[in-house]
Amino acid sequence: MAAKKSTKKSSSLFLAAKKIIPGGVNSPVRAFSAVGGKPLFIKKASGPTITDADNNTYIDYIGSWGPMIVGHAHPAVTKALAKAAARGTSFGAPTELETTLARMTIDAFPSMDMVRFVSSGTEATMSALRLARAYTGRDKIIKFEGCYHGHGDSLLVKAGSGAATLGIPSSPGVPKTLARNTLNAQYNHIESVEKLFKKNPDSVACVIVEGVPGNMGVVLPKEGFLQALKKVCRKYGALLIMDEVMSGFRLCYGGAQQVFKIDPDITCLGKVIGGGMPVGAFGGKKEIMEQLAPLGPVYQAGTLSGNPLAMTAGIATLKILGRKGVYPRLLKRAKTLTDGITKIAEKAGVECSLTSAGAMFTLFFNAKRPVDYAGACACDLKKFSRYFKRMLEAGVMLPPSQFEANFIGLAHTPEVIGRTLEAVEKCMKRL
Ligand code: KE4
Repeated sequence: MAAKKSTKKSSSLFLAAKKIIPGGVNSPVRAFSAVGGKPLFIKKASGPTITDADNNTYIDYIGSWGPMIVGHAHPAVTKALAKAAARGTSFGAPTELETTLARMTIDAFPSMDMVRFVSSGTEATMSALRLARAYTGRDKIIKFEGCYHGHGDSLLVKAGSGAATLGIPSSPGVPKTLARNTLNAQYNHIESVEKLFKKNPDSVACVIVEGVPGNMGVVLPKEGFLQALKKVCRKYGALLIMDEVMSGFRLCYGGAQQVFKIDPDITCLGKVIGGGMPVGAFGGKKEIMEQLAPLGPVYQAGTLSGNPLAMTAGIATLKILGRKGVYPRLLKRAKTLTDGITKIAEKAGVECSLTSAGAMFTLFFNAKRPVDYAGACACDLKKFSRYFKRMLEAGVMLPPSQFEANFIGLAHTPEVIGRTLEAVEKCMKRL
């Protein structure tokens, strides 16, 4: 086993942070609550690696939870940002950059006629719900247990990601009057959706679904499930919102809707589209998007929406991803890694199952591959936490929760993947 790493500096930074930031973190999943121990404070990152305050460097599979698909501190991104910053950081007025990124986004997601930028995935899904409710004149929404769409009130009901990790899938503070309008179906069980529609006639505004769920760990849609979802929305007059905040530009340039040939009414984006800067987006058919102020009556706004630095980082990132051969290369590397992990686990006799979608994957400590939230919850969380800690000691930073996805980027070269698999080999022994 690698020598124990000193994390003294991180510990003292954590102590200081906890005094004035709740839990010492600005997003709960970073606190390492699910795996125990203290979070590492990061001081820099480059390509496939991050370095903590004690100068320990790790191969990084968190990738800032998805945005860093071209690698940390990519020169094309950082140089463009430096130039943009010298021209000013925010104007509160429209810029050409927003139209450029909007054009690139709509070219990548042809289901969208128009798009609006916001500053996070939460804002994107929250705004999409309001738009769907206004467009249909209905109040109820259907989501799926274990799916996470950010921390908007209506969506924090049986949510995944950090909510599932911390075991608070339905947060206090969400008014019962509001939570009542959020109906939860079981992912991959289309009959559970139909049942909710039948029980709530003419009152469901939309179904919101992750392109490929990554917030209960990565769970794949069963053959025909998404198509059936679109059909049942049409049948009952509801809109289909595809939340591609994580799957957008992650499965391929056009996200899950390109892979599964689905034409959602509204799509939500985030993460990759900002290249590490705060960007979210929601877009859809013209007749729906034109309901938005100042054109229509649905109010939605944001001081930093379309921020020039954020747009610059997004444009630079999508330019790299749009180059010929990028995804075949990225997906080939992802396959090398996931096939390698599967083989090592089999040889080591470790009960687990790996699910991957494009350049993201989850290693579930459950021999039966989860197809829904119940399956994800049946994982051996203690074994996951042992594996996480050993991998950290071996110099590989995994997402600190079984209910998350690992993200592979262009900077994870075959040499980096080889080193990762060596660590997996060591850490799987007598797990
Ligand atoms: P943000 O508000 O965190 O930018 O996006 C919310 C969101 C919406 N939709 C999907 C499918 C998402 O995965 C997310 C956010 N993902 C989590 C990771 N599973 C963000 C990490 C965190 O909460 O710190």
